[in-house]
Amino acid sequence: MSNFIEKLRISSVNQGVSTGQFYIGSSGAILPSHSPVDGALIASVYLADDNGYETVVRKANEAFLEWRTWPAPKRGDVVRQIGEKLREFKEPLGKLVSYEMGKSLQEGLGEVQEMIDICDFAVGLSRQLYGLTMHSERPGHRMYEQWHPLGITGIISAFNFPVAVWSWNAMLSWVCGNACIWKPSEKTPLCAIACQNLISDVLLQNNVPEGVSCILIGDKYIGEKMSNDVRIPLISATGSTRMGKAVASAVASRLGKSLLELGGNNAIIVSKDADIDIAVIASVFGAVGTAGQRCTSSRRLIVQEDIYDIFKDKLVNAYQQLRIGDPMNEENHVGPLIDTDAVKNYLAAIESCKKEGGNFIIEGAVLEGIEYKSGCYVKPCIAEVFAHYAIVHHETFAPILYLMKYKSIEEAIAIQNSVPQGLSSSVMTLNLREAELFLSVAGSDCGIANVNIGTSGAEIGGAFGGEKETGGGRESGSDAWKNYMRRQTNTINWSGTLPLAQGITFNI
Ligand code: UN1
Repeated sequence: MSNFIEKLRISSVNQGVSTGQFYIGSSGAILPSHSPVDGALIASVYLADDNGYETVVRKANEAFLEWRTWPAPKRGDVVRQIGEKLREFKEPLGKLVSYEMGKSLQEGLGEVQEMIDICDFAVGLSRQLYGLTMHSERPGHRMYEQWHPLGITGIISAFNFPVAVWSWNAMLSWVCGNACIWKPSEKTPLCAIACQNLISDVLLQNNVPEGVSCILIGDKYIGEKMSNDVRIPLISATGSTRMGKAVASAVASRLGKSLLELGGNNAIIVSKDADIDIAVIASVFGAVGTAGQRCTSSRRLIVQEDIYDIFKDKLVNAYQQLRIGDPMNEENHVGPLIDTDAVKNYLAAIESCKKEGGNFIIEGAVLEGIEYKSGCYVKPCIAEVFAHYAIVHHETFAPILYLMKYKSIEEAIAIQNSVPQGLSSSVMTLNLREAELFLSVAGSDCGIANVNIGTSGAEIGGAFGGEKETGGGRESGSDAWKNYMRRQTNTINWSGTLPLAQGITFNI
């Protein structure tokens, strides 16, 4: 077994454990994790069964009751130490992310860097969980609000960011005083086990109550149990819109809270006033980075007709330079898709696009040969389309880029907003009026709107998420911490009388 896997204490069969102390439960069923890089079996994990589920929820709840009484800055200090641990293990963890998920090593390391960054952010936040004070309308009264933790946060994460998205949720949720139960994607369970192994040392050294950090490895069944469980007041889910709708309706039916980060169908508008070279690099990285498997991946390029041909030539030229292969080899730009089902979806989308009349200026293909033996490597492709094609309104998690023309910036914005998803968007322009229009109320309808930056690669300091079918949630930076807490309004009467609000008198 490779050195980085040993360093992360992954054995051939692993259990999801909480703080390294108690057994989470297995139905005897074992889930193997194969690398999309070379098809090899990396290791296996036990799936949680019903007993394991119950143990975890009970332990997490017990842990919460103690953890919530720790001063927030003390909880922040634990998160600070987790950040230190991640710095120490950035390389092996980044390699595992790359090997189990298939993204490039640089992107794997970048993902661990996002974890480190959110730890730093959460540490500062642990001293800033501010509530407002208000002026009471009554004399001798004080009114203010404070924020309390919710209880257990259930985190359902996707394969494409197997560690970072969990950390955005968990680090904030912990400083807020909650316990977390993580259900990682069943496509990347080892990344979750590795995180748990790394942080369990820190949790033990700090006598953090057992159960503050739990993992449940499982499929849809576990996700459904969590969504229906009244003991889990908040479910934060990342993944497809289909999954998000199921989670949202289950959680809403018990009046729980959900925090959703679902599909994107992100566009870049390339104006005739763009810096074309910047626009080309941003488009290529946005479309082929992580093999088109980010929810922020660029899927649509809306290009002004005057520069369409020049831009298209440069884009095609850039695509011809792309090297596809082992993502752990830094010479390569594009790694594999997550699995062969994803390859099928890629092929089906190409087929649909062709049927609708799409013109492929860079053809797609599944790569064959010894280097590509996992069967998960595909060629990033580009199709010229019209904006109304059904396939263009659909998120395919693969490196397929749709290219279309526009005349006016208003038309470009209308095209950009015409899809059901609303995560990320950008305009490439040096024209101030266009840029400001794009950012204005009449501009992009997405949660993220950028100027002269592509659609992917958001920093953790901003609130991350989007509108419409993207689910409306906001994670990581800004005031996203409020999702993990409940607001309590307190009014204290220190006067010698009992004046009632709204001037009501009540004499006995
Ligand atoms: C995701 O794809 O679910 O903005 C998250 C980005 C990354 C996060 C993507 N910071 O591309």
